[in-house]
Amino acid sequence: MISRRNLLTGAAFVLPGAAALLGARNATGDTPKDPHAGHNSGADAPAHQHDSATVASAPRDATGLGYTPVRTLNGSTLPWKMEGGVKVFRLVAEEIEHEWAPGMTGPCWGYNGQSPGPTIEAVEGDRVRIYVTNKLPEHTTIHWHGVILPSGMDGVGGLSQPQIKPGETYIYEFTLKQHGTQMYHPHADEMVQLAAGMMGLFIIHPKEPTTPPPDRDYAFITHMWAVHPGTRRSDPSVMLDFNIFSFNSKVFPAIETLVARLGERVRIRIANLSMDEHPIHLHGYSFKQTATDGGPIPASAQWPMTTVNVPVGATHDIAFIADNPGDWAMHCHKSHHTMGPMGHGVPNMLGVNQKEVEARIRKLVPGFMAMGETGMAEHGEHLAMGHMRGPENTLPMMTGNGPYGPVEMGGMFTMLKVRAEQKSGDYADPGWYKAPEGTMARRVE
Ligand SMILES: [Cu+2]
Repeated sequence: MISRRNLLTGAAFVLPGAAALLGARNATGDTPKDPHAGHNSGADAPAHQHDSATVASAPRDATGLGYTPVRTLNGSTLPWKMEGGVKVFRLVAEEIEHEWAPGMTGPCWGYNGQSPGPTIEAVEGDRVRIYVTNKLPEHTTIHWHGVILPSGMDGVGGLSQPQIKPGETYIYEFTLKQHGTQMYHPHADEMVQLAAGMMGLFIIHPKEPTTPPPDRDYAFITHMWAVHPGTRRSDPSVMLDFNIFSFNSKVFPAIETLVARLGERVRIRIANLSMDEHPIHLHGYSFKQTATDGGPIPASAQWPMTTVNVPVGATHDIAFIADNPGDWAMHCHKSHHTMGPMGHGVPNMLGVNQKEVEARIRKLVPGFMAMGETGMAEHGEHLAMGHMRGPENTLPMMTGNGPYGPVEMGGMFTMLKVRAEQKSGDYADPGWYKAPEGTMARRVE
């Protein structure tokens, strides 16, 4: 397995200008032995994990790249090297050991040791060459989703090229004629390979930006998995009834927190390769959708919103000024998509008196606890605190602790933390927000 560390330190590939930055991020914020863990964050993550995870995507003038590098939540950018004016990238399709969140791991398929694969970043006008090596047990291809390119480079197995057999390496090479948020994924045995986690972001920065560049440029892909309770491998045959809902293949509380300094320009690129649409809602802000994967939306055609619905097979970019300090939830608004596996398929006991049956079952199953009579919150709390465990390798229905108790979320949930004192280019989690006197809900007697 090729980890990001190997790629970065193995001397084969150097990312000009940003190598030192990425290296620093790798050496500090991440766990080097676990490349897919990325820079973990979330409500349960201890603050010390973030102390020095500071320099991944410094402001554009500090990188020498001419653009603000994308911050792929829990992920990384694919290093490249220049060969005769061509940006050369390498992707290895392979099985990986993935952790959705602490307490749940399993074999997935991804690229370069990660799911999603590392983000490809380039600039409009670049000539790119991408070597794709197949280390999977079956054939694959890569389709460059939304990229305008010659038909023979489109990566549809059988249609635009022969399949890449196990052990083979193919070269894709084309010139980038557009800018925007695109994706990559297999176009071979798609049902299996997408379900197993094979996807990535392909982000093309504009050659000559016509709008002010963002100070923070975040990106993630939404996905859904069916890992049946007690099992470890995503079931590709499931079409509707998923139980794991992820941003960049991570679930709350393992999804990295987004941070911004008060007043910064923030862009969030949201991609969707799952089997359902995701209405992504950000608290505390009105934002605008500035682009689709088809290109930028003219300012006259953008309207304000608080939820952006991202359809399957598409990307939507949103942008706003981070002018409202605080800890703000950001999540899919389908409430089943902010839950863990243990909440699915349980009988509806709301309003059902279970006292008698609970006592009877306890004689057979000591410690049995009837569930759902007054709602699930109580049990979510127990689960969050580890009092009640599901089957092995199975996350609770709701989890995560905030400063005031259990957050009762899971799946597609993370936070945007906006602080006046956050340093520009610093992605460290600033801890919990302290609401100024008189600005917090309170109990009345
Ligand atoms: Cu959703």
